[in-house]
Amino acid sequence: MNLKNVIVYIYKEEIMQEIVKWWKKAVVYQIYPRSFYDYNGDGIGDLKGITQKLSYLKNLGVDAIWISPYNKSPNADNGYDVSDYYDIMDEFGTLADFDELSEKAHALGIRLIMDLVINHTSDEHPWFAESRKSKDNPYRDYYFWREGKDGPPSDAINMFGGSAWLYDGTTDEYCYHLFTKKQIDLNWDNPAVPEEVANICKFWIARGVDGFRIDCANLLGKDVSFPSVGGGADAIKKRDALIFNNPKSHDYYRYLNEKVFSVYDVPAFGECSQITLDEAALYSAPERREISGIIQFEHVKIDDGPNGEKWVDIPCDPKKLKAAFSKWQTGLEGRGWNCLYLDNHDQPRLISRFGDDKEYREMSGKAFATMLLTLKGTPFIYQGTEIGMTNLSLTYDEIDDCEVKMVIEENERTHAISPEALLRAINKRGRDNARTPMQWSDEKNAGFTAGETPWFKINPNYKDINVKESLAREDSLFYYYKRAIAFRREEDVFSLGSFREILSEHPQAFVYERALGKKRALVLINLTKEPCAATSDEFTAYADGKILLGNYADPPKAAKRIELRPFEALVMIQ
Ligand code: TEU
Ligand code: CA
Repeated sequence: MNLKNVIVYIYKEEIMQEIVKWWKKAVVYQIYPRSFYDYNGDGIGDLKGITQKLSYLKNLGVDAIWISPYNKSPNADNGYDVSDYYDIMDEFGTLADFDELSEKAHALGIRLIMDLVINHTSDEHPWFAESRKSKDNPYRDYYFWREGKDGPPSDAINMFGGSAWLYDGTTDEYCYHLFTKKQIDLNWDNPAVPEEVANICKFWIARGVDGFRIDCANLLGKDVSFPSVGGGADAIKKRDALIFNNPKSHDYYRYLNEKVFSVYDVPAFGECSQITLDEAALYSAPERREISGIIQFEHVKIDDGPNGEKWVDIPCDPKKLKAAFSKWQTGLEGRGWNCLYLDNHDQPRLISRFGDDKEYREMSGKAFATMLLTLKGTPFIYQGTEIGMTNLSLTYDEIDDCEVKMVIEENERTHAISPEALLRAINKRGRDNARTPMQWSDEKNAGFTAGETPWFKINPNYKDINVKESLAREDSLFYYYKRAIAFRREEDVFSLGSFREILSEHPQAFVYERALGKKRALVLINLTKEPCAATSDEFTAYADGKILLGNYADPPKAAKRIELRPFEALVMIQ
């Protein structure tokens, strides 16, 4: 290269860096702080615990961590009920602990993503304390207050079942809440609310936050007539059609983008249940200047009932799983951005749900790791998934999750299903599955806390499934994740290339090609424990290619017909 070429090269690289934002190539690790690592031995995970484990995350190779809420909170929903956005939850530590975490994470090249819970606040937030005092309080319109004649103002229902209206005797009016009655919905039509949130964002950016995950992102805009859901079998469907994707949310994001996201060049990933492709494109198209990426829900609803019921026992059909991902991969191509996940703090463990948590626990874990890290979008790995943690069975007494508790209460009132059937469904779909403490070792309390009593039950399988064991074994799921993260970083075709499904009608195998310029990669994943074969003329183009990753020691060669063993995954590059 002569000098001129060198200069042109450096210049082009810089432009590329500018065009391709860091978060398009990043792999994110989600931390649920309460259950990650307890530093001070009180049984509850904390910020110092995260700092302590940064080198573990560095070893795994992730670029950023999304930390579930750490703001001050009375914990009606483990932090998703904020009472002070400018401070840290007592159990998690202090602002000084946060600064230390921020400094040490950045020193290791790990960025921080904050969970922004802005659809509602805790009822213990000072704004709400003021709001409820009188009808003419300056904070009254931070929330939605309505009169009710003989009972609630409407039959609107909350997300967990039951009325969305909470009566407050002080002013003899009802306020609106979509989650628990300790989480009261904010009124985003009041210009003071977006302003407050912009200030909160700036405060945390100044303390080192590099991006946001927006909780309930497509719920902020409300139809303030709070229309009727009718109370029939389709009430949930009606509710969802009414509350999600109100177009007003776009205005709020344009405001936050103008005041914060584009000023500081930070991404915002929106949690968007029940979102359509077109809506998702509107939110995440860069030229619309709203948010950066969409956390959609289609694939985590494939085991719902026909009316959107969650508490049912329906197996996951691999064809539906493939179809959901395919749809979002092709649907947002060139017009928006996907976030990728298979589990998180609201979902059961992916191995138990989509894979097999018995004979093929690690094998199926590797199959889904392959999928997560070879699709287009920003992948999110949930804590413990990299070591293959699984669901567990709780008794009624052991349940912690506020969602499930509300569902049980509702069922006691309606007797819709038997307590036994409900418990089975809870153990299958419940959020507690994901919230048991991280299994660090086979020692007491899985090495999560040095104290006597962890805040929540530890999965009894921790003696076999833990970080220490994973790190000590070369063929473990942990090292598979590590390799997959590393090659995703090296080969832009995985983060930036286009997606094309091959054999979309195949009942078991998910097969796709990624392409970027001349570079092509082929991915084959058997999503089931039954062997199968995938046949296509297209595979022969990879005969001279390289196998980047495979979860069996002796991966098959590229040929027209490829036999796949249970949960076998294969990544080839031309
Ligand atoms: O979740 C919002 C949401 O719509 C769902 O993920 C919901 O928790 C689940 O479908 C219930 O069936 C966010 C948070 O991720 C969740 O943990 C909070 O409970 C909720 O908001 C309220 O803040
Ligand atoms: Ca602690």
